[in-house]
Amino acid sequence: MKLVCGRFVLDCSSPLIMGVLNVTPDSFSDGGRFLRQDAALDHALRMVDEGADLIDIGGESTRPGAQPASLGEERERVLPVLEVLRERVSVPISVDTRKPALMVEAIGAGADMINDVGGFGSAAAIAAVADAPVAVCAMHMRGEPRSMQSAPVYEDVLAEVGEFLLARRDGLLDAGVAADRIVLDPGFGFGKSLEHNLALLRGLSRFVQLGCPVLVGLSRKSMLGTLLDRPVEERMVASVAAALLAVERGARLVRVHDVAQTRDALRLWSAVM
Ligand code: HH2
Repeated sequence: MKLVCGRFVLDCSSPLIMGVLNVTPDSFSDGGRFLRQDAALDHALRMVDEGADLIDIGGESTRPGAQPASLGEERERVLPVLEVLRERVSVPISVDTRKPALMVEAIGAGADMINDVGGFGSAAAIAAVADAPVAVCAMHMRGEPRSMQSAPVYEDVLAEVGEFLLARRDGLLDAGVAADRIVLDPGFGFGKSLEHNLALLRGLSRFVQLGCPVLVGLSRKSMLGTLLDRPVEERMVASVAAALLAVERGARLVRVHDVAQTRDALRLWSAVM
């Protein structure tokens, strides 16, 4: 399975690692660390060295309870870093944004992928990416980051998230986005309880059947903290294990903070396969 991703065509027959680069003051695990452009570049170069196949730049925290960033704030955080990384980093650069205006600007500045935790839910978001050769990641979220974790309810979380991803895939296809540009993501932790997240991981292969590469973001998330009673800085081992469980069930991209450790685990997985 291939993924057309801006300047690159990625081979998804083996799992790919997306390294997280949060240029935010308030992300839940690395907020404030990579706000300076040189720190962001160093971290991106390090992740590529450690085996990242893509870098995902985020300029707005979407952790539960986070306040939204304005377009101006997000633009100022993301675009200068994108411009530097595009020149200096040898892998595709993804931009994690929910704002159609920033999607357009990021594509203009050379982003290879747009990662929308809002799942391309508006005509403006779909129009922003439709005619560009970028990859798109459509993620499921229930509610808004500010309030999404206050008692989310599903009758059947696997079925509901599956229907959502199917509808978003079809919406993108109808707008002219080729199938080999589309990535789907069930959105771990975005309006889901621990039980919902575990059910999604258990049943992940259902989303693989939609025919697009599936991306998962489980790294350091609070579901791991709740399950293990561990603060965010002690969730690396569980994050690597979660990535492995997801890949075992068919995920083709894993969005992680701990690239080197995830790479080792996935190398082992590939050798055993
Ligand atoms: N999770 C986060 C952000 N973006 N994108 C996709 N496709 N899937 C995810 O699971 C996902 C995502 C949240 O994690 P992080 O970026 O580390 O934190 P914050 O939102 O606080 O910046």
